[in-house]
Amino acid sequence: MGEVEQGIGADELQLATRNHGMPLEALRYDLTPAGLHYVLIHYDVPDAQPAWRLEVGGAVRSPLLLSLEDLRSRPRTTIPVTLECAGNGRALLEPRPISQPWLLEAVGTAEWTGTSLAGVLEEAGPTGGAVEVLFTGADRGIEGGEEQDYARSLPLAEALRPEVLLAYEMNGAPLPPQHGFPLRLVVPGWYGMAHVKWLRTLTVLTEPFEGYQQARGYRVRTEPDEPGEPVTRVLPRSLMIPPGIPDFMTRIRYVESGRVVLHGRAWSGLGAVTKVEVSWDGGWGWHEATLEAAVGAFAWRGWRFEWDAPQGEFELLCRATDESGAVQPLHPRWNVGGYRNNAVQRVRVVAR
Ligand SMILES: Nc1nc2c(c(=O)[nH]1)N[C@H]1C(S)=C(S)[C@@H](COP(=O)(O)O)O[C@H]1N2
Ligand SMILES: [Mo]
Repeated sequence: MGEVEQGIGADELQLATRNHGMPLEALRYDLTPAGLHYVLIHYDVPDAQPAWRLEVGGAVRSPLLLSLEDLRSRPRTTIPVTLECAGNGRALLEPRPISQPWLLEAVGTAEWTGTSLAGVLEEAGPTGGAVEVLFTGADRGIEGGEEQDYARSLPLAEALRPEVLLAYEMNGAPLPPQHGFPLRLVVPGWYGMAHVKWLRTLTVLTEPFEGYQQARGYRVRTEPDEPGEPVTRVLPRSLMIPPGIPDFMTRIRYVESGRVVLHGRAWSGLGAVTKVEVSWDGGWGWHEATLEAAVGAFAWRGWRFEWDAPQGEFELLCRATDESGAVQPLHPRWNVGGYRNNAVQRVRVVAR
């Protein structure tokens, strides 16, 4: 990672120490233990209120007020979902967009348990003219000069997908505070910003939501003033467990020459991953890895490759292709917010 431009500011450092990534060696677990799953929180973890209820309102025939017990007594589903922050890879862009400075570790896979959002919406009964559902969290802050509750919307058709969950458990235990206790949204296939934590209200809207996190944040722009394209589904990515042992400061890896087993994971929100390839000559020659079964339809799949490492210094690359035909690029495409950088991982290795 020596390529990251020097001069991380105190503002970025504060964000980086609050929001931790998943150490890449945790790619070895099918399901990421909750404490190793990445965390991204724009403002503060809100205080959990004993009188908490989920309010369902807006353009609906029957507004609802649901306790956690009400939600727990509804039909229950568990789905493994790979969650990735849209800013993953941001700190590898040049110039570096100033925000949470992720390298490549803003990812994790958990088993989320909850009840289907569609069931709750059907009970409330959206009226004619409903176009979106707005999800508002209990956390509040100021961003881009606007004071706001963290809030994001989904088009009605996305909100009604059967796998979209109102989740109250992560890996079989109540949600930890940092992951949204008591309730969060899980939108399999979408980048992290859509999975609103500390859910307080669901509001059915007859006009598209224009709040900060929808209209200003999470837009891919090459110029600051353009409206940009909204960030939605996760682009394909593969990561490897850095092989061998690291140097403490530089993180350069040291392996014994000869047979080195490379192991990693790959995922995409656009469809199943169909291929993972490895390169050790800068991306000229690619060698196909063996794929393992996916952990779930919306979760990563393992891959492995036996590398016959000659002595020398190498940069190991891996890249995924998905069933939509999307392939990870060799080099990032820069944008103002530093979103969706799914350029290939590069791991420096010295084979002795
Ligand atoms: N209420 C609320 N929900 C939120 C956020 C937030 O700051 N507030 N961060 C979002 C972002 S940007 C990401 S990447 C994911 C991170 O989820 P995790 O911390 O459980 O990994 O939560 C999303 N949901
Ligand atoms: Mo994020």
